[in-house]
Amino acid sequence: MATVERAEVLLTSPGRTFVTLRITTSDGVVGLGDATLNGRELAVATYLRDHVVPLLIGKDPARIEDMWQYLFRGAYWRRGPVTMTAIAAVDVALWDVKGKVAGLPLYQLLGGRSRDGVMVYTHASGSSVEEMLEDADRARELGYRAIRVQAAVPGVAGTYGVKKNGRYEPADHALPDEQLWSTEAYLDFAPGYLRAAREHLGDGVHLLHDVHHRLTPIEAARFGREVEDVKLFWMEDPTPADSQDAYRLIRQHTTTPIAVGEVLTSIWDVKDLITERLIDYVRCSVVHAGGITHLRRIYDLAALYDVRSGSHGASDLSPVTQAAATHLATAIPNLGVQEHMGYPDLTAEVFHGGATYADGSLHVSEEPGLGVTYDDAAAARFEYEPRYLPVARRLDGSVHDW
Ligand code: EZ4
Ligand code: CO
Repeated sequence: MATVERAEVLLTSPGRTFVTLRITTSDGVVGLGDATLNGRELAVATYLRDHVVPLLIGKDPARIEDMWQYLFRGAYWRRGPVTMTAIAAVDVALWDVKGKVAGLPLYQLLGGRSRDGVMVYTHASGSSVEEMLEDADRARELGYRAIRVQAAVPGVAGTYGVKKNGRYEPADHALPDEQLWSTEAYLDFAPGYLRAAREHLGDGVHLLHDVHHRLTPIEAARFGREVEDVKLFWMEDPTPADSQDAYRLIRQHTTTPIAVGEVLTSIWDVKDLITERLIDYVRCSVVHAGGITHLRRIYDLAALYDVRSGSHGASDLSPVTQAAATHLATAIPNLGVQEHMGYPDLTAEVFHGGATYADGSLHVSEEPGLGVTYDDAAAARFEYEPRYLPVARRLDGSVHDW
C-alpha cells in the first residue's frame, strides 16, 4: 500500500496570495489542494502545518472519505472557514492523487460527463453606468453568456465590485481599506442601472448582480421586487446569511432568483435554505466548504429541491480550486453556472494547466487528476505578502457588512 510520505504547505503571491497543500505519496504521486482563505491565509497554513500534516503522514491516500471524517469528526471542534478550508485542501489533494493513480481525469471518477462545458459568468463593472455597459459589451465579445453587472454608487466611495485599471481585486491593502456604504444611495441607484443593462444587452444574456450581504431582509425583499422586470439570473447574497430564516421573508415578496453560499462552509449552514426552497443557487465552493467530498454532498441535497450550483470562483480561489470546481460541475446533474473572474497574469507562472475558457464555458483538462501543476521555482519569486479585504462603514462611521 502506498502511504502519504510528505505534505507541504506552500505560500506564494503571484499577483495575489495563494496557499497550497501538496501531498506526495510513497509511490511518488503528487496531489494539490487549495488552502487559500482571503485575508486569513496564515490561520489555515498553521492549522494545516501544526495540526493536520502530522496526522497525514503514513496514512493510506486512497481512503478519501475516511480521511474527511477523521479530520472533521476527529477534531471535535466543528465547521468554520479555517477548519473547512484545511479539510478541503487535504480532500482535493487526495482526489488529485486518486485520479493520477487511476490515470483518469477527476470528472471521470465523479461519474463522468453530464455536459461538454461548464457555463460561467464574468464580471462587468464601471465607475459610471456608461463604463459598466462598455465593460459588458467587452464580455459579450469574449463570448460570455452570463455577466455580473456592478456600478459605483454615486457618493459611496469604493463601492463593492468595481474594477480599477481593468481588474477587480478587493484584497489589495496591507491593512484593511475602509470604504463607505449607504443603503439608501444603493437602493435609489442600483435598480436603474440593472434596467439599463437589460435594455442595452437585450434578452439573450443572463444578468447577475451581487448585493454582497449589504441589505436587511425587508430591504432585500423590496429590492428583489423592484428589479423583477430585469429578469435577473440571480440576486446574490442579498442579506448576511448568518440567519437562514431571513430568507423566508425575502422569498415571500419576490420571484427574483436568489444565490447564497460563498461564505458558508458546510451542508448544515445551507440545509434550511435548500430544504425550504429559500434559494435557487447554492454558491459554496470546493475550497471553503470541505472539498469535493463535501461539496458534492451539498449539490446532491440541493438537487432534491431544484436548487442548482453556482460555485464561487473569485480570484482568491486558486486555479487548483477552479480546476476542481470545473471537474465537479462537469459531472453533476444540477449545474447552474460557475463564477469566472480570472487571475492576475503572474498567477499562471506558478499554476500551470487547469480549466480553460472557450465560448462562455470552462473546460476541464483531460490530464489525470486535476490537471494542475505547481512551479516551485516561479513561486519562490513571489514572496508571500499579507493583504486584507476592505471593511465597510456607514456614513455615520459605524461598521457595516462588507
Ligand atoms: O468578495 O471572493 O462573488 N464574489 C464575491 C467575491 C468576494 C471575495 C472575498 O474573498 O463576492 O468578490
Ligand atoms: Co459574491
